[in-house]
Amino acid sequence: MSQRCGLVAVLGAPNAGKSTLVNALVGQKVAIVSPKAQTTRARLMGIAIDGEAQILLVDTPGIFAPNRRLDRAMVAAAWEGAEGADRVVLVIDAAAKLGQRVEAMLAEVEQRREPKILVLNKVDIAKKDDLLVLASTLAERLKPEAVFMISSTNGDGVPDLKRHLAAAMPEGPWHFPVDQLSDATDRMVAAELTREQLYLQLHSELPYASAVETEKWEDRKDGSTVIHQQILVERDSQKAIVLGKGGSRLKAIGQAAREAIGEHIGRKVHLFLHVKVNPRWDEDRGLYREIGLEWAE
Ligand SMILES: Nc1nc2c(ncn2[C@@H]2O[C@H](COP(=O)(O)OP(=O)(O)OP(=O)(O)O)[C@@H](O)[C@H]2O)c(=O)[nH]1
Ligand SMILES: [Mg+2]
Repeated sequence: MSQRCGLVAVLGAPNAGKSTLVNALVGQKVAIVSPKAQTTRARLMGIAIDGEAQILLVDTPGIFAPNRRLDRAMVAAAWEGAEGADRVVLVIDAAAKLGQRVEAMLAEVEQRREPKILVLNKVDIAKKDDLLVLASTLAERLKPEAVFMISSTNGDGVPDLKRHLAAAMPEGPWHFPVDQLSDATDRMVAAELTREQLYLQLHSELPYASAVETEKWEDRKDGSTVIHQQILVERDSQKAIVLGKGGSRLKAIGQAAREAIGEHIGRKVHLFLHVKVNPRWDEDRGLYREIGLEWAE
């Protein structure tokens, strides 16, 4: 049998479970996940393999009406990632009501010519009766080539979706070595893993006002790696939240991030976190480059 390889754009509203699905299809965690909307910022490609097929999955930030510069850059990255894909996978949170954000995204997706696959995610917590209505309503609008009902967290339905995607990939040589799981650099993943801890450990208004930047990365001869990262926030009050009492919160964030990064790169990690207040960090071009986004005017 000959090799297949193709591009799949994973689109959907914030919090629909796009990154969780990419991780499930890849079979390992390549993208960060949190219960908060707008977790994904960097455009990231997860690489899944099924038989002879290599499936390149572009995880995108949730799509919504852009306001801040960062939002505009994220939306641009999302649509760019979807362009020229062999398939568009549209992920819908089947446990949530169809709101304005989903509507805005559907209106955009309807215009696209790429063959679409409709994925109703979170069936483990969705009401069975609602599912069928939702599936038929959306199928009528989007005319997808297939509809899947899945749970990205417990894996139900994921192998069927993967097989379908594999069969849909065009014939051609693989683009990546067999053991490569994503296109992100270790530096980038490390910064994302720290940001994931900010999302998981702090309350809701902070994470979106924060970013993580790598200041220094040193692979030592003794097999360990020294990493300095800067956590950027917009206000002094936010810095206080990140630090916690006597620096306890920052310590807990650092500990969890260090473990996750160590596991990812397979080396012992010495992680140093610094918190910096910069009211306009989202106007810093260098940072956009670091998180894989293009500056959006
Ligand atoms: N119960 C359940 N929860 C899920 C499922 N898939 C994802 N989640 C949860 O939904 C939340 C959002 O998941 P993400 O993968 O970060 O969602 P996303 O679409 O990438 O979100 P953004 O990056 O913010 O656009 C997380 O808390 C996940 O654990 C699922 O199939 N079932
Ligand atoms: Mg995401």
